[in-house]
Amino acid sequence: MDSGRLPSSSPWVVIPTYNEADNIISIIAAVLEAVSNAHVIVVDDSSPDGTGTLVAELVAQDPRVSLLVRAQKSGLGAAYREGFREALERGASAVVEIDADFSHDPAVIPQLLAALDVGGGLAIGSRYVAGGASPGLSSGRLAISRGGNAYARFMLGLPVHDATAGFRAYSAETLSKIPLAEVRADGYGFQVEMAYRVHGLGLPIAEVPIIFRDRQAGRSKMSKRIVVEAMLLCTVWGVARRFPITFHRERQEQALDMIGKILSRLGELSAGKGS
Ligand SMILES: Nc1nc2c(ncn2[C@@H]2O[C@H](COP(=O)(O)OP(=O)(O)OP(=O)(O)O)[C@@H](O)[C@H]2O)c(=O)[nH]1
Ligand SMILES: [Mg+2]
Repeated sequence: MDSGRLPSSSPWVVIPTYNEADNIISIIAAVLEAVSNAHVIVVDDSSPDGTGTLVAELVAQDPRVSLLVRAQKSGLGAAYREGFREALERGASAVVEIDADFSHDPAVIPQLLAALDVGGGLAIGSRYVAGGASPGLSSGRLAISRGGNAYARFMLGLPVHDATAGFRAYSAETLSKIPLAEVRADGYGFQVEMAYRVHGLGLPIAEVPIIFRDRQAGRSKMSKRIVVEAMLLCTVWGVARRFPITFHRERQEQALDMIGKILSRLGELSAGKGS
């Protein structure tokens, strides 16, 4: 990145999608309205509901919109990694993550970018700082989310209240320092791993309060597998942080491989249920 450029000068917004035909056109419009100089990259996993086709029509009309299509549903983490690489290659000064389902208000993106402009490496849209909230979330979902965040804070020493949040902005400088090919996690674990890596680089993490809304249209892709993955990964990283000699890199890799196997078995078991 040109080091003289402010992160807000050329932001790219990455929207991962799987079956978001009810939301995708209006979320893109809302993003472009909120951030006049934004580009949008949709990373669609060949959604059976035609999300990709809708975006392709828009791409033909609007040069600010791009589409990456993947052959099959391959997880949120991998979708973001592809979108990040593309945005960096195309000259982004900052990269924003946002869900397609309107849980995240695009009008907050300028605040995330402003937090990067004053020196943040990562700016997180946080439900769990003063002024943030998630009305409408069931008590079960809230408990999982709050418990998961408390666990990540404790295990990783992360100075972040909402490490699992998927509404955030990275400066291009920060992202380019992270070896994306080595980032393992999917779902919530991906968000935690990225925050942990930014913290490990010694870069400041800002939290901007947000009101997280439940999705109004389309179906959730959240699964038990994603929650289990995040917990197991936090456990391995946390133990490795506390006992770096006993739990050296090779052992850590073995544990992470084992987690990968457990998760793919869990995935096979739940495949019939469509998660
Ligand atoms: N490309 C891609 N996008 C995905 C995948 N899984 C989820 N998404 C998208 O990632 C975003 C977040 O997924 P959601 O289903 O909303 O998950 P969530 O926000 O944890 O769950 P809800 O609160 O129930 O909506 C949405 O834009 C999804 O369409 C995937 O495997 N591949
Ligand atoms: Mg959602």
